[in-house]
Amino acid sequence: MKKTTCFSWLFCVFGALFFQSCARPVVKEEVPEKKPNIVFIYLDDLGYGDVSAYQSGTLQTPNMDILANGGLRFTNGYSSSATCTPSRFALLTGTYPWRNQNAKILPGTAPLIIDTAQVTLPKILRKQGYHTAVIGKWHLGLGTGFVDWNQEISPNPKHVGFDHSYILAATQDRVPTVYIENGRVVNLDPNDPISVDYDKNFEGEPTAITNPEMLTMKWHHGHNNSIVNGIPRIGYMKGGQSAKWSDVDMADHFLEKGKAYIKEKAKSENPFFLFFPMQQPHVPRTPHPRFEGKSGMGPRGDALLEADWVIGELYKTLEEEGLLENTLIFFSSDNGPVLNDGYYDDAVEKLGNHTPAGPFRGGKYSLYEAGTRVPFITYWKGKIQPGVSDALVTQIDLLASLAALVGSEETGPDSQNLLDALLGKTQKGRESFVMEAYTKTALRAGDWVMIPPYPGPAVEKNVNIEMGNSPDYQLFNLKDDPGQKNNLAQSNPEKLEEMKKKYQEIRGD
Ligand code: NG6
Ligand code: CA
Repeated sequence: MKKTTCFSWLFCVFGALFFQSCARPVVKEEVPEKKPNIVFIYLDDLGYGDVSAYQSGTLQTPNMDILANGGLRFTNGYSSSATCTPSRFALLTGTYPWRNQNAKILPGTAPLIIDTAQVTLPKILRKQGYHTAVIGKWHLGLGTGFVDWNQEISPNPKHVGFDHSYILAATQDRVPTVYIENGRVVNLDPNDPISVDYDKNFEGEPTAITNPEMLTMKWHHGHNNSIVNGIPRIGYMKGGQSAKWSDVDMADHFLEKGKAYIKEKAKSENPFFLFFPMQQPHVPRTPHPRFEGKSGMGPRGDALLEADWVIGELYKTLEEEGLLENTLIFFSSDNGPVLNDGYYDDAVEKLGNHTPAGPFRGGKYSLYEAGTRVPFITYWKGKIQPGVSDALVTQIDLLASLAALVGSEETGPDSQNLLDALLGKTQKGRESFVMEAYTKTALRAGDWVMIPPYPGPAVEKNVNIEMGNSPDYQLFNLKDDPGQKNNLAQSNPEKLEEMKKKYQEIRGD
């Protein structure tokens, strides 16, 4: 690696001597001789306080803690949005989700929202010699309009940069409840074709409303359409019996696929990028029976223990394959926590003293901090010094930062190269960031957060989460007030004006 740097230097020095100028006087980021493998472990609705290394909850997550304590644990790490699709869109494209009006919670039938001509993180890595894979939850849409689930679905993750994909289309609570491998539904019987509709049911098919006696899980709000494995879902589905997943085996299933991928790629000369978006602790929470009752917190806690175990197994696989020293692991969540997200599953009743949101206000769907302030960890054995970083970092920045790591100059519109912060070489992160929740946005700049006025309920009753809506501007100093209790908008008008100006500059409206 030193050699490359030396060479560029010599080239510049001699270039400058002979030609009086050097075309690129900037020394490029050091590119490690052997490019590291990159593994993204991305949970679904995991809160800042759900990871025990974040020292706020009561649940023990020993395997997440191995990453957190053996790597760099960020305290100011953000997902780009308080919901799933927009966060994933931003992570893969380095683009603020509020720039794309389709980046909102998608039904299972939605078309792919990433433009296939767009720069994406997996495309960048692929150009640099990486084999790329996504194994887990997708939720970025598939196809271009009407999807025929009985044919190869295209475009699919391959068209945005993933050489291999093994996914669930949307969420565990949305139909179709099947796995899709490289654009094709797995285990589909052509004599039992799949039909999916989000507006109307198929004649004669049971739903949670017509056949409540078939339910093994009760719905609280939404989630009263087709029934699969006793669980009522969002959307209607017919056919595809042999292809339907088993909910309680989902974690084992994705783990098995992830392990197999790592083992296969360990034999290759080329590096790999594995995006491993997990389904826990999103609803419906269906931990395998061997985790049932283990947390004392009901299915949400049990699903978290299951997820923690999966992470431990993945880590062990990397270790056994001798890959740990040459693999950068990124661990985070797509948005903040929610307890009741549409099913009666004791998440509220059995919470006890656990604090999924950590010290923060709000939760999933919210513009307050808990919506987007998530566990955020980088781990690279022998390369990243264990520690804690307060640098302001966001998931949008992974694209430019990892591009720099692998020697690419490509970037996304809003992605910043924070590689030094992610590797722990500096505590300097971003200056500012515009977070998103349900298409609403707010500004974080330095220690300050400004939330513009928004109509709508202060508390979303179904999920019992404070959304951040208020008829007035809200201004908080997170350094003194991480829980966003004291609105300083009235008492600090200068700061408010400064924040408004900065916000408008970034939003461009
Ligand atoms: C909401 C669902 C919620 C969850 C969420 C998506 C209802 C009433 N609520 O619409 O249960 O599926 O969408 O979550 O249907 S996310 O993490 O994928 O963004
Ligand atoms: Ca989510």
